[in-house]
Amino acid sequence: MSRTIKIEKSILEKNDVVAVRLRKMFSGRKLAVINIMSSPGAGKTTLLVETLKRLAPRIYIGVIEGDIATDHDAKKVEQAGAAWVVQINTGGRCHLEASMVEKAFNGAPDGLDLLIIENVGNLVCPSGFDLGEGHRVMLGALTEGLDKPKKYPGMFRACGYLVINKTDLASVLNIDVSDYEKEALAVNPDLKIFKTSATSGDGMDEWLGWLESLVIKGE
Ligand SMILES: Nc1nc2c(ncn2[C@@H]2O[C@H](COP(=O)(O)OP(=O)(O)OP(=O)(O)O)[C@@H](O)[C@H]2O)c(=O)[nH]1
Ligand SMILES: [Mg+2]
Repeated sequence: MSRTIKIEKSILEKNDVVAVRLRKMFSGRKLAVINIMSSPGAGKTTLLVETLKRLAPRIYIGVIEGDIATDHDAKKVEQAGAAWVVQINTGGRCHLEASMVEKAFNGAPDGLDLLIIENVGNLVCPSGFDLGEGHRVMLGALTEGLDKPKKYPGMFRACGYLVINKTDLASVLNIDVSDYEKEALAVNPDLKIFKTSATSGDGMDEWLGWLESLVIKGE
């Protein structure tokens, strides 16, 4: 048992060394970097595609896609207008690690304004791995139910921002969006919350405005 704990600690310590190096490099480039995490299918890629359609004409956006397998998401974001895209296939690992991001970022063009990292769909492991990002965003879909913040508190506490997605389905699911908000804030009162329907575009303006503010600040 103690051996397992030591190994985990050593993996996280090694990850942190690379994450510190990445953060320094991103900040030197004045590059705003966000790491988006959620369970599989909550809508990360759909939100990204809709974000790119609206922002890519005036902001130079790079994307790193993390998935266990396939390049489906990379193809979608490339088609939506990302200036630069790399797909990482983790080959079974349930999260991205800083070393994977460092390798993927090698060869990124100069002058990117914003880097969006879509992590592997998983509500547990990705929250433990610092990727050198400026901001961590958790995306929760209403379809997952109201109990997710309390069942997966680690993820909700590891993030400064929460996007509540699939708000268009609230009435079908008989869920009040403000109830999800209350559950999330009970776990992490400091969360800044966006409410979106990535498919209808509802609530996208606040989200886009926030991203633009990060680009202006270069963080
Ligand atoms: N109704 C509704 N459907 C949505 C919304 N956002 C995403 N979807 C749908 O949810 C499904 C999964 O969306 P993705 O964007 O692929 O989810 P993901 O989080 O990227 O999934 P992984 O990359 O596999 O973890 C797709 O069928 C989307 O069309 C939304 O706001 N409303
Ligand atoms: Mg995806």
